[in-house]
Amino acid sequence: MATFEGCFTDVSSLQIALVVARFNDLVTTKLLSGCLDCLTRHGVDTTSSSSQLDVAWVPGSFELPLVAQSLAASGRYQVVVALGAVIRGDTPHFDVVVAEASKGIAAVARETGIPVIFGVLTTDTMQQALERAGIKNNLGWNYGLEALEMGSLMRALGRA
Ligand code: INI
Repeated sequence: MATFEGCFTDVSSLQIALVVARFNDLVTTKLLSGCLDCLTRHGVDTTSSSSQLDVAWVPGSFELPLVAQSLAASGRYQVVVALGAVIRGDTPHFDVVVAEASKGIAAVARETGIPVIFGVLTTDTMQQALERAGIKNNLGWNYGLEALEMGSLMRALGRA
């Protein structure tokens, strides 16, 4: 029996792309800093000239799938993380934005074979979003961990 698992200790060969929505940037910049904190503390080089990480910004969560697809299809990255925050109180088209972001991101992963971490908070209020972006817990950190796990798992499966 073969068992395949991701790991968090040998991350030196991973190249990671983040795509971040500017809409609700009070929240998304906190998700980004939590994600970067996780990645750097696990040994990912985010600063030197041979940095393992690139960041792309998009206007809102609706645009995340298109740019995630471009990054995933570039062949330069083993994993992509998409960060956004969609808050129901702010928009009657909450459901449209969430559906496009979630289905689009899932489709990119399946079509390119590159894992795309779904780091989009969907909440009723700004307070709930901020609680998940640092006041209580920063889910950006979890998204970073999931990126390491999925990137290294795909490598273990011989797909990256
Ligand atoms: N984009 C978000 O990321 N979060 C939101 O809460 C949001 N609201 O409230 O509308 C939002 N809208 C912008 C959307 O993602 C697109 O950027 C825009 O429609 C242009 O295509």
